Parts: sequence; C-alpha cells; structure tokens
Amino acid sequence: MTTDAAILNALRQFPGAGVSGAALSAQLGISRAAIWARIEELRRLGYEIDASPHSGYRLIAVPDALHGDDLLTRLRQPRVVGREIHVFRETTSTNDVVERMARDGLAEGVVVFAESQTRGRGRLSRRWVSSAGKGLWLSVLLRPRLQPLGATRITIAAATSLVRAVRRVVGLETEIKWPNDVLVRGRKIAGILTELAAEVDSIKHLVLGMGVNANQSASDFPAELKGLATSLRLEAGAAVDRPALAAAILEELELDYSRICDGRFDEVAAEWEQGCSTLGRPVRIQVGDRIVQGRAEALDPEGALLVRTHHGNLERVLGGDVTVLK
Ligand code: BT5
Repeated sequence: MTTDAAILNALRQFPGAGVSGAALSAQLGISRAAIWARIEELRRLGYEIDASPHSGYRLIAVPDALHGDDLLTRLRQPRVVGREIHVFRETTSTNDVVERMARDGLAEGVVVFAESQTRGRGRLSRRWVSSAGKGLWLSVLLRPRLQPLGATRITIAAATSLVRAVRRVVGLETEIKWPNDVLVRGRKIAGILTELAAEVDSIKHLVLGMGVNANQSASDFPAELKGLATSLRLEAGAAVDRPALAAAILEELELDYSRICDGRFDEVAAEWEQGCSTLGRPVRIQVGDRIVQGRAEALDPEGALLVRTHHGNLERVLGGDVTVLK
C-alpha cells in the first residue's frame, strides 16, 4: 500500500473523530512533516481534509475523480481483482493498455481505469462513447483456466457483478440483455467487451472491458445514441459517487470470478438468469452473416444462449447481436 493509500485508509476508519498527526506518523513509520506533505498533495488532488490541533486530520469530502490509491483503500483485501489499480487521465482504450500489460507478463487482477478514452470500442470495432469524467471506463486482466469457449462465462460474471454493484451503490434495478449489455428501462447504461488471447484449448489471458454511464446528462450523448443510451444519474435523478461504484464493481467481480475459478459458475448463471430480460422472449440474433430466430430458453454451462427455433431445434449461440421481438 502506498503512503497516500495508508493515510486515506486511516482517515476513513475514523470519519467523525479525526486522526492526529502523531498517530498517523507512528502508524505509517514516517515523520509528521512527511505526513503533512502527503496531506497537502491529497488536497491538491481535490480531497477535502480538515486539520485541527484538537481533532487532528479529518476526511471531509473526496473529489469526483478516480485515484488508484483511493480505490485500493476501498477494497476489502482483494485476492485477485484490483490487486493493482492504475488510473489514466486519457488513453485510447483501456483494453489496449491492459492487453500490453498482459503481453508484458503482468499477473492477473490488474485494473486500468481511464477518465476518458479517445478510441473506446465495443464489439466488432464499434465506437464506444466515453465522455471525460462522466463514466467508468475500465479493463481487468484475467488469466482464467478455461477453454476459449468458456470466455463467455466471464462476460456473464461481469454482467451480474455490474447489476449487484449498481443496486448496492445507486439503488437502481437494472436488466441484463444477453450477452453483454446492462439496461435500465430498455436503455443501455453499460456494455462489456471481453477480448482474449488463446491457444487451441486454453485461454492465455483475457481482457475484460466494462463501460458504465454514470453521470452524463442527456446532452452528453451524441445524437445517434438518443433513445438507446442512458446514464445512472439520469435514471436515479442524482449524481453517482463514481469512486464508490468503481470499488463496488471490483468487489462484486472478485466474488463472481472466484465462483467461476472454484467451479461454481452455476451460481453465477442462476443469478444471471434471474436478472436477464432476454430469457423467455422471442429473439432474433445476428451471428456474423447468419440469423438465428426463436425463443431464448436458457444459458448452457459455458454461458452460451440456447435458442429454440421455430423448427423445434435447440441452437447454441455463443455471441451475437440480439433483438428482442415483440
Ligand atoms: C459494448 O459493445 O457494449 C462493449 C462496450 C465496452 C466499453 C468498455 S469501456 C472500457 C473498455 N475499453 C474499451 O475500449 N471498451 C471497453 P457493443 O455491444 O458492440 O455495443 C456498441 C454499441 O453501443 C455502439 O454501436 C452504440 O450503439 C452503443 N454505444 C456506444 N457508446 C455507448 C455508451 N456510452 N452508452 C450506451 N451505448 C453506447
């Protein structure tokens, strides 16, 4: 843990009472002057920290900005997801950054956020609109021991994690649209992009990208997304605490990833089926050049969607663009 993270951690533990400079100095093993210098730096980053001779340092408010150390202190002992967190002001795509880290041999669990992406992307190189400072644009490096086809399980886990995190922090119920969208009242608030490098029979590494619209107002979305996209702020009617939501997403993902690694994907799938608005509905799915049409029945153990076609056959679909038919 860095010094800044340790200071924020200590201040969070005593929100009302405050922590004296002497106590911080003893706890962290650095001088009171060094503590003071770090407090000044945190203030420069937008943290409102009160200092008084009586009560010591008190954390009054945190900025609406992502800060790696701050996020680290909010996580309860991450085993994998969020062991290391980087925040960039701007990047092309967080998936690109994590892909490079993966090739450099970094351990799984590293997370990269960017306040803005110049080339955020969705599936099939579609554009992902990533307004600066308004959303959560992040990617996680994972090295699951799965066959390449099992990567869909990770997308499924990301969706259930997002649903729980949004419920916990924002208090909103969301619906999952197979395979990679999270919606509120039929409009998209989050998308998931799972990219992988694999051998024939095993995944080498996987980059899990998630984009969550948090604090956009209607005018922040370009015309082509009107009616299709929405933000948590627009739906909840209040600004979203992005750092709190970011930490919750990582915690929930840690839970679902460990369920997958422990052979308990069925638990994730059961939860997903509950939250999914695609199941039980007539659907048309574009899979490359092919169209599969029928009723979405269930997930299979790999995370693929089972569709009952009009001929009565059960088709197994691993990915594609779903339109739910009326
Ligand atoms: C997705 O693709 O939904 C996956 C989006 C993943 C974005 C994250 S952000 C962090 C990481 N780094 C990246 O570069 N990407 C990931 P897809 O299902 O193909 O949907 C793309 C479509 O969603 C676009 O064609 C638009 O119609 C729509 N769209 C674009 N930006 C949006 C936004 N901000 N909110 C809602 N919909 C959007």
